[in-house]
Amino acid sequence: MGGSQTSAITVDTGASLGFTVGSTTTSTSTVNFDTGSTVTITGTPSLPSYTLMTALSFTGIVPVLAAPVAGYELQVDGFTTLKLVQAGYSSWAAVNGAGVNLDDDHDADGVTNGVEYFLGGPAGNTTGFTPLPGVINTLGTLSITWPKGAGYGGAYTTDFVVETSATLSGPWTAETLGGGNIVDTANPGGSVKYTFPGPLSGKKFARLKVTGP
Ligand SMILES: [Ca+2]
Repeated sequence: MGGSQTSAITVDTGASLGFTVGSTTTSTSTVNFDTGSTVTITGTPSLPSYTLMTALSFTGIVPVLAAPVAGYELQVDGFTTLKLVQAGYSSWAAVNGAGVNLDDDHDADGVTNGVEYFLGGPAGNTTGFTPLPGVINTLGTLSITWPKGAGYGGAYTTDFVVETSATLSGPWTAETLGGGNIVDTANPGGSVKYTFPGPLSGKKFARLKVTGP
């Protein structure tokens, strides 16, 4: 496949639609993937995301790779864009030789796998000591900002949350996105920032909890 297409495309059972990494095909019509059809990728991806094809709409089954592409998976955005994207936690885990549990600490540095994945992104090697962001004091207003690693695409509440507590032993309370103390910005260059509410009194702790994607 390649270039511009104007006719409807049906990928039959047993057939495979081929794409080359870095080359986008456009279609002004529909693309239907029949059961048992596949997508074949040529080339070696390295970026967080590639647009393989845009179309009027993709229909039929969810597209399936003919052969695994290490660290990547297919994604259809809004029924109109077929992408090859870096897989999430599993990609980070493969890079770092970690297990499937985001709450584990594979390198025993006190930082959970999930938080390392958040900070490093799907392709980030964070094995070894991972520095965590500290509290920033801006004219008496205290905040912590956790930067998102390249390609980290999680959503607040669903995939990660900032928890706070009066003591390090808890109980920990999840901060809500609309509560006024959380600023979440998307990648590239995204981060999540927690601002401690004033007036400051007593001890308060904040931590990042990551569960996906
Ligand atoms: Ca760790």
